Amino acid sequence: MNNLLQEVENSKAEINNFSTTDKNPAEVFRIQFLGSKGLIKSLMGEMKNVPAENRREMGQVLNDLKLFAENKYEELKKTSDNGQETTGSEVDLSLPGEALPLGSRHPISIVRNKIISIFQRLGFAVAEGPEIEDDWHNFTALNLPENHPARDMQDTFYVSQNPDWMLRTHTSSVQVREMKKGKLPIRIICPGRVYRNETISARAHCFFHQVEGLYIASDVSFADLKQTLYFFVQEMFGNTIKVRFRPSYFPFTEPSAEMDITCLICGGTGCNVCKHTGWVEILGCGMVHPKVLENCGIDSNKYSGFAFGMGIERITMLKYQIKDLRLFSENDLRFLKQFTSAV
Ligand code: 2U9
Repeated sequence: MNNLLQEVENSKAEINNFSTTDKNPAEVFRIQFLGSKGLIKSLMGEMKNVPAENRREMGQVLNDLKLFAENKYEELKKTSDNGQETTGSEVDLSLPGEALPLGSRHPISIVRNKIISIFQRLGFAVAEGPEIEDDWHNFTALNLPENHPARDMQDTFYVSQNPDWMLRTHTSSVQVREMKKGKLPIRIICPGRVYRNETISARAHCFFHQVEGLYIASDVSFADLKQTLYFFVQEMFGNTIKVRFRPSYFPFTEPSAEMDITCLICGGTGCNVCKHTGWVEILGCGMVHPKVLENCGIDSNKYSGFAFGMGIERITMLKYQIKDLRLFSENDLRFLKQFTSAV
C-alpha cells in the first residue's frame, strides 16, 4: 500500500513536469499516462495487491490521480489546438528561421536605376510616355525625313488598324511631348522600352531599353553636353575609364557626336565585341536641331539644348561582360540569379 502511494506521488510529479519536443504533446501525454498501456492503467492493475480494508481509500487516490492526468491532458490539447500557448521548453528559439525565397532585380533594371540616379544628381527629372506612338511624335517632330529607313515597314512595327500608329522606335517621343507642354527649362531623362523590327540574334532584338536625355534652357552649350556625359561615364564605369568623343550624324541633332569607351570585355586589346578596335560605342548625342525646337514650339533663337541616347542593354553587357543579348529576355534563373542589388 505504501509503495503504491509512493508510486502515485511520483506519477503526479511526472504528470506535472511533463514535457516533450514532439509536435503533438497532448497525444504523447495521452499514450504515456491515459492510454490502455499507460501509467495509470498499470497502477490500477496494482489494486489487486492492496489489502481489502484499504481498497476503498486506495481507489479514491487512484481516481484523483486519473482526474489530475485528464485535466493536464485537456490543458495540453488546448495549447496544441491554437498552437500559441506553448511553454518555452517546447519551442527551440535558437533554431534558424526558414529563409524566404527572395528574387533579385533584373540586370537591366539594376543598370537603368544606376543611370537614373547619376542623372538625378545632376538635376535631371524622369519623364515617361506611351509605347504606342503616332507618326508625328516618333518621326516628323524629330526631323526624320519621309524617306528615312527607320520609317520603313522593315524597321518599324506599325499598328495594322491605323498606319499612323506604331510601337515607338526610341524614347525621343517622350522628350517631344515634354517640349510641346511649353514649360522651360527642361532637364529630363526618359527611360523605357523601344521596339525595332530586327531579326533576333546575340547582337540584336526586336525590343530593347533606352535612356534618352534632354536639357533645354537659354544658354546650353556643347561644353555642357560634353561635361555632363563625361561625368556620367566616370560615375558608371569608374574614373580610370578612357573615353573617345567623335563626330557623327543624326537628323535630330546638329552637331552630333558619339561616345566610345575602351572595351571592357578585352580591356582594349581587341575582341569580337569591339570588332578588334579596342573601343565600343556607348551613346549618341548632340545639340538639338533648331528645326526640332521649332517643330515643338520652342524659339530656337532664344533657347538651345542638348540631347543624348543610349541603349541600356549595351551598357549592361559591358558592365557585366555579357556576350548575348537574348539572355536578357529568356528569364533563365541561372542567369538572373547572378545579379544582386539593393536598388
Ligand atoms: C529630341 C531631340 C533629340 C536623342 C539622341 C541619339 C543621339 C542616339 C542611340 C543610342 C543607341 C539610340 O539606343 S540606341 O540605338 N541614340 O544615338 N539619341 S541624340 O536625341 C534627341 C531626342 C529628343 C527632342
